[in-house]
Amino acid sequence: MRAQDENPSHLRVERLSLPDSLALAVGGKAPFAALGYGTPHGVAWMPTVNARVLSSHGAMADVWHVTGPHIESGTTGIARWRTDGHWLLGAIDLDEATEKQGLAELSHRAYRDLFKTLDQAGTPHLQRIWNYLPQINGDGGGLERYRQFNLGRQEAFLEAGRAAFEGAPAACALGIHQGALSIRFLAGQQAPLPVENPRQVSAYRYPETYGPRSPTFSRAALSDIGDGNIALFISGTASIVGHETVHHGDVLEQTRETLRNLQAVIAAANERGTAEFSLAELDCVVYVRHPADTEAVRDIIEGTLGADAPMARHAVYLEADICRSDLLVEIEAHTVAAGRLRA
Ligand code: 3EB
Repeated sequence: MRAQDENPSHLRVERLSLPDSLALAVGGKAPFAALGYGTPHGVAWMPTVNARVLSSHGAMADVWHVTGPHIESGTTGIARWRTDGHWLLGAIDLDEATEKQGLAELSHRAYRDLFKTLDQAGTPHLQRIWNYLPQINGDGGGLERYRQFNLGRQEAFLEAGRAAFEGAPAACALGIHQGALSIRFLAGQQAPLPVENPRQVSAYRYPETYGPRSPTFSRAALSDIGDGNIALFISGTASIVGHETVHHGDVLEQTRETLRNLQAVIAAANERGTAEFSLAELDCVVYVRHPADTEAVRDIIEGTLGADAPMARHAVYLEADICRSDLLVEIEAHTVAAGRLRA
């Protein structure tokens, strides 16, 4: 069920609906976005992620009803979580100001507790991760903070015996101006099917010029969510071809390139099963580095897809830094379609 939310101070956009399960939502009280848990009684917001809502104009709020009877919640180390036994949603918020460790160590710790959570809850497989890092492009003592994060993240994956290369989960990593290191995650009982983008070098194979340890994510993931439906989670997607940023300083061309990349990921996903995903149907979040670029980015999206395309109409625009300082825009998305995955 969809209902237009006219009130920007209550922007709430569902990120995912899983039958008889939990909802993960982004939105919340303007001017900040939140990722939240859906419960049978509505959405109990988790601590907000400090990304400013740039535009709620036209954004849709999905009204989501959860019917799962056995919801359990708890804390494992620094990870808070909630599960219905099939799916698990988790959150980690680490305030670096009160921690003695650097970002690489903190990221390592965060992911260690994340994996401990999954093991204990019986939902071992990560489907999708959202990472929000304060000052992502800042210098962390000789190494950019995003690169430090990559160090700790990959280390934790390897230590936990998790796929850090082929088979890594879908993810995004955005920069926030202030606040805690915030990680949100969705896990389930079955491993999703990873999808790569033939136009791009897999991020886990980026050369060392982008940091001593590569980012740990697949371009997309396909999950069978039951009831004959497949969810497609598309990782943060930007103006990268091969492994290089293209269209330096040109937000219009970067947006066009990003849409081409999304198109390519969707085509690759459609090869993996019978579900037919399309760009125009995606639910997406558009992260814009410079708030003044918002309307230009929107013009490209509307011009490419048509202003009436669900993706264009439902898009939520958030202010965020992108993990490479030369990237001006990034889009992440999900959608659900009927179908089966190929064995
Ligand atoms: C890129 O394609 C852009 O580090 O988890 C996109 C999605 C990006 C996820 C991550 C980073 C991440 O490399 C940046």
